[in-house]
Amino acid sequence: MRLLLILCVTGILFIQNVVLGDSGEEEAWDYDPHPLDPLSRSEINKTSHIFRDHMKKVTWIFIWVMLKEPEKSAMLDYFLEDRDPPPGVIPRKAIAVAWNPADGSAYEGIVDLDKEKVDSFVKLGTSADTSFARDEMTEISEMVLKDATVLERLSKYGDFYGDPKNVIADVWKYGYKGDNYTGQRMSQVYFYGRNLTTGENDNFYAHPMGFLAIVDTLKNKVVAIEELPIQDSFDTGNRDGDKVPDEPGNFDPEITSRWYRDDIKPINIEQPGGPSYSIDGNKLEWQNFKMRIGHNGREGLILHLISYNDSNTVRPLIYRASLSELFVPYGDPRPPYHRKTAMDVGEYGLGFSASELRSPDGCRGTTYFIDLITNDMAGSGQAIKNGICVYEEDAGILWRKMHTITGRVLTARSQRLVVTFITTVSNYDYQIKWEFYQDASIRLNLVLTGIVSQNLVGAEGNPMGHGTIGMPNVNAQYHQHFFTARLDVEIDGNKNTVSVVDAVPDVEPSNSTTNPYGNGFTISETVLTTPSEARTKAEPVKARFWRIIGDPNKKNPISGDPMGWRLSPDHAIHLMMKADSVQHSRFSFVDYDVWVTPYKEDQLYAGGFYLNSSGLEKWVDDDPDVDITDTDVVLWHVFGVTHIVRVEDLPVMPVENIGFWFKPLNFFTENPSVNVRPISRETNNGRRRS
Ligand SMILES: *[C@@H]1O[C@H](CO)[C@@H](O)[C@H](O)[C@H]1NC(C)=O
Ligand SMILES: *[C@@H]1O[C@H](CO)[C@@H](O)[C@H](O)[C@H]1NC(C)=O
Ligand SMILES: *[C@@H]1O[C@H](CO)[C@@H](O)[C@H](O)[C@H]1NC(C)=O
Ligand SMILES: *[C@@H]1O[C@H](CO)[C@@H](O)[C@H](O)[C@H]1NC(C)=O
Ligand SMILES: *[C@@H]1O[C@H](CO)[C@@H](O)[C@H](O)[C@H]1NC(C)=O
Ligand SMILES: *[C@@H]1O[C@H](CO)[C@@H](O)[C@H](O)[C@H]1NC(C)=O
Ligand SMILES: [Cu+2]
Repeated sequence: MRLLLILCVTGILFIQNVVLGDSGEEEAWDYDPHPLDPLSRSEINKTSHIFRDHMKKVTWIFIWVMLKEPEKSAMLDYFLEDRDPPPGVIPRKAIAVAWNPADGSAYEGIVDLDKEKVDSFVKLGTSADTSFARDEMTEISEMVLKDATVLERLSKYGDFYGDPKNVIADVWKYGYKGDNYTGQRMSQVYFYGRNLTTGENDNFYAHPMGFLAIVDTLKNKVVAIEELPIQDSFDTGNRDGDKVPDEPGNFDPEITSRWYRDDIKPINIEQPGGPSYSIDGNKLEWQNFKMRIGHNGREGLILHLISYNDSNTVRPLIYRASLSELFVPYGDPRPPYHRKTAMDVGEYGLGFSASELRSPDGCRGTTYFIDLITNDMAGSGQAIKNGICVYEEDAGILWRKMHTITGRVLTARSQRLVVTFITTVSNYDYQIKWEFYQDASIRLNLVLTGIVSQNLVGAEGNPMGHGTIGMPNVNAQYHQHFFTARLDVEIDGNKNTVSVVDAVPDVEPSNSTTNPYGNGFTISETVLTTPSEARTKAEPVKARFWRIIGDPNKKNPISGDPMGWRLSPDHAIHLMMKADSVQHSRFSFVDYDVWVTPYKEDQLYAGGFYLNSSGLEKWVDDDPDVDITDTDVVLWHVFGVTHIVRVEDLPVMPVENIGFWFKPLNFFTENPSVNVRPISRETNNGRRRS
């Protein structure tokens, strides 16, 4: 339902966790969709119908059916002028990618939903790689547990774990392109025991098994069984200690006899005046920010058209923001663990893996829920009910000052707006939180939790120092999580210039006339003029940040600086995999912490739309020296966690919070939150005591 929320929603909504919005049962948008609105469920159905009609008699496995976003050139002026295009002027299109099991190829169709016809239809061949279809992993896991070779291998675990009803198959993409299965669509399946006597919610990750099944995904057929190395070596022949670890790793109150703390009192959230945000369709406004909420099966949440109302001038900031890829390589060198390289956006789909949100997930206070709409394997539109939520929370002090002399204290409280979803990619749960603040700061906050990936340790014990034994006979391998945010910036307009700024000591020596006491330091700024130059790395010891400016001639009236915005990385990490690894080229987008590319249609995913080394590195190599100053640019920021697992990360991992800031830099003429009325009080702590 389209819901226009008026700012002061009266005082009736006092209770906690007020739920606003119910996009629930709609079959189509019941209004003219904005060109950037995601496909509705019926538009997804319509797209796959037109796709199927184009090439009949195929049992298609639909991977993606998503909005094909309008060309930016058609949308840009509307954004820059802060108005919506009139209905119907921008064609509504969809992109569908589906596999044909009969010829072993994927096909890509662009469908014009207004004209109800296919614009283009391409057979992709074997170089293209796609995600699992939604529900495909379920299908594979059911199949493998009926497969005779798997059952035979399982029988080595005796009556209990030899029985497939006590076994869970954990399906991964094959993850490596260079061996026997090159060119085929393959999966690797790990196995875990689930003790049904304990309960169906038994934490199976605590009971890893010692083998793997290789599955031809298109044929949905097991093609090989591989033994996993379980000793302190590469040897897979020595099966000494190949039994399922039985230590229960449970943390679910229903199935553990754990003692739970009894000294925790509730903290409630009240918003007696209602929320300060308003939502109209997918358009969200909050405290001078405006944006549009989008979503799809691949990225999950997408934000479009973020702008800031600066004393009645609406200044554009970002055309599109999303998490473009999430890459998780594992560091155990023993084959087949080299294949544990997950691309959670491109291979699993953050939207596909999203789940319904409720107040304990953070959607507290007056919350607006949005259904996250994706397609399924059959190409039908499916809604993850309440998969996205919008809420506000107290964020501590916004600014404070005690008057040094009088002792009067002024404290302004910070509120932030959060637009979020949570995705469960097998063992991990990730919360993706876009946060907006009253000082115009934007933060992407990633919350990592869930269960670390665990593997069996046999009789010899420690598996070569590439993991942490978290429970008896259970190892949690070291691994990394690389998040790649894509920010299609539009700082004060379409033409932007990006530079790297470092804090540096003055070059002049101590005792020189210009630095007599040696204390001078300043900034050193390097304009990034080409995409090859713009591949850059974080330098925390230099307080490095990236400056994005609009029109270089439009100067801040106070400081004379160009007006801009700043990307401050907090969590840059470096890839541990060697650059000359044969696997490396698929993941080369994590080789730098920041990339700047000239805007090009369809360059949305850091690893390439088809994860075949046709992403960032290739785009830059194709045109390394093109001028990227004073032009339409896209920033990519890679950040993450190098996860040296702790015993404290088991059985379930307490959250790890990481992210980055995107803040105004000489964009305003003063602190834009100075007009948040502070709470004042007198104290006798000033110097003038009486
Ligand atoms: C989409 O198609 C599926 C399968 O035909 C059907 O069950 C579902 O109701 C359709 N949804 C909409 C919104 O039309
Ligand atoms: C990746 O796949 C796409 C689609 O099939 C193809 O056009 C492109 O050439 C491939 N790139 C590489 C490097 O194989
Ligand atoms: C590839 O297949 C050959 C022949 O079946 C086999 O000996 C070899 O171990 C396989 N290699 C890998 C990496 O699976
Ligand atoms: C399964 O769980 C039951 C009940 O918790 C326990 O008694 C039994 O030992 C467990 N079985 C195995 C194989 O760990
Ligand atoms: C900008 O904000 C001001 C003050 O809140 C408001 O009066 C005005 O309508 C807003 N302008 C636009 C274009 O949104
Ligand atoms: C700077 O001058 C002072 C006083 O002449 C002297 O003691 C000191 O060693 C000089 N330092 C350097 C780095 O030359
Ligand atoms: Cu981790």
